[in-house]
Amino acid sequence: MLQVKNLLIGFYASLFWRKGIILYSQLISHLMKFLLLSPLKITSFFIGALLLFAACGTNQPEPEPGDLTIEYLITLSDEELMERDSDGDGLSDYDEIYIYGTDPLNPDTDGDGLSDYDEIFLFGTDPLIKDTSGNGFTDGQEVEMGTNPLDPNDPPFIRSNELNPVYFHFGDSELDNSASEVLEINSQKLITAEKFRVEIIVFKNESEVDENGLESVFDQRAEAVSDYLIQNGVTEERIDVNFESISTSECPDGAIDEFNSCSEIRRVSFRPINPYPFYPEY
Ligand SMILES: [Ca+2]
Ligand SMILES: [Ca+2]
Ligand SMILES: [Ca+2]
Ligand SMILES: [Ca+2]
Repeated sequence: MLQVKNLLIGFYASLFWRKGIILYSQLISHLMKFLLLSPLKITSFFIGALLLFAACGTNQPEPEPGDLTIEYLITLSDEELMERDSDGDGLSDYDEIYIYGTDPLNPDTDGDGLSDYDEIFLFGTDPLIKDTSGNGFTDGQEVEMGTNPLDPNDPPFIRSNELNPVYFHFGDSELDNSASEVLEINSQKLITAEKFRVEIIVFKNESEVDENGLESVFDQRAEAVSDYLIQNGVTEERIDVNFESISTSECPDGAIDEFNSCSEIRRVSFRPINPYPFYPEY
């Protein structure tokens, strides 16, 4: 009798799991009486139980579309799931639950703007990862930009802090070795990211205005830097030059030299101009 009791507990546990606890008490008491009266009819009891259990899956009323849950869907048979596409994304509920691991109740599981179906069959991207290529742009953004969502190097991108500034000696516009090295790297980045434009910002400071009040050194720096980029393959149309005033207050503590200046205010900076409608998330 102990064994029968255990089997009964197992059966009712599975029944509750599928159906929830709804009006089974009457059924349970009938079955208990049946078993007590005819303990040897255990086999037929289990056949009946099996039939009832199978019937449970199909007789359950269909919830309203907004009330559908995964818990409800997994009570359905494989055949039923294969015929359903609850979220209308073109993938059957069966394929979403058991093959792709996507959400059968959400047409865009990872929220990147592309449907589960399109990611799997059109773009080859991962429907569970927003940014399949890991370059900071979501798959949806890449499709919108026309770049390859599977290639981490597409689009070639220059982040705002990626072009280093160059520094000049007092009153001078010559590019020394370290300035040339920086410009070489900046040029390469701009050539790789060919859609980018660049703004060259030449800082002007009072200490370098000559005795006649002329600011020619700043124009010469602008020219030296622009020419370097142009000679290294960055076309002139991609370069904007702007001037900005800066004062010795920008000098780090203790960095003011005998010219009442510092290299910080004798710099030329670079601002990459993003041609894309999005900025990478990281
Ligand atoms: Ca679907
Ligand atoms: Ca889906
Ligand atoms: Ca998606
Ligand atoms: Ca990406």
